Amino acid sequence: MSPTITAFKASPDRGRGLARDMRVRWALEEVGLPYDVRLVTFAEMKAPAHLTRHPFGQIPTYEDGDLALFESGAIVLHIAERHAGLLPAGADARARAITWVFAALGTVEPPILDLQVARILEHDKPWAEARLPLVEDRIRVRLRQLSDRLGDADWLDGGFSAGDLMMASVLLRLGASGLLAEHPNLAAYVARAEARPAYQRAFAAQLAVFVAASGG
Ligand code: GTB
Repeated sequence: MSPTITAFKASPDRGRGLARDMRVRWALEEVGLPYDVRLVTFAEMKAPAHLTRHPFGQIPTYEDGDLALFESGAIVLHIAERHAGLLPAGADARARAITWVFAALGTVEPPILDLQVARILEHDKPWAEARLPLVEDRIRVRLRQLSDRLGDADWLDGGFSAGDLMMASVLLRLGASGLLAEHPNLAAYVARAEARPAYQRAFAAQLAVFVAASGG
């Protein structure tokens, strides 16, 4: 039986592939695992049926038989550990790839989320203008460090891995901020990730949901 994931019935990102179901879809596509999608509204996400799947009333979730998971990082790692294609075979290389998943979620994503909060939720606060450059500078520090580490390599540690999938997913959220373009090797890294057929299939699938929801 195929796993079932959850995604927004009408994603606020308007099909740009920025919601976190996208990384799960991408991982499933990379390993070639078919999946079903349960679309949920904001109200359904907070209702008891969904709260049994996700204690915080969010997407994405992942159900496979008796197993129900939440947290995109845990879901991607679960997929990567059970199916070939997202983690290298050697124990040390595998541990390093997993390290990059944690680095993406724990070290690089937080300041990027801060920027989105500053831009979307806090833009009308009296201190918003003063805070924005501080948030951007915290991102710049991380991008410079990541750029130095990546150098002219294609991927963060050998071949493409779950670590790259997660890092590229996180960097994509910088969107039109212009921050990624300050580091051509990072911009090329993200473009390389987006060009992967599995990414393209996942993107098309989430876009189709938005198009259907908007009556297209
Ligand atoms: N740490 C969790 C994970 O990695 O799975 C975070 C999950 C999460 O934040 N989910 C969001 C959610 O369910 C959707 S992805 N939010 C609803 C709620 O909390 O009530 C976040 C997201 C939302 C919108 C955009 N956008 O419009 O661009 C991008 C990303």
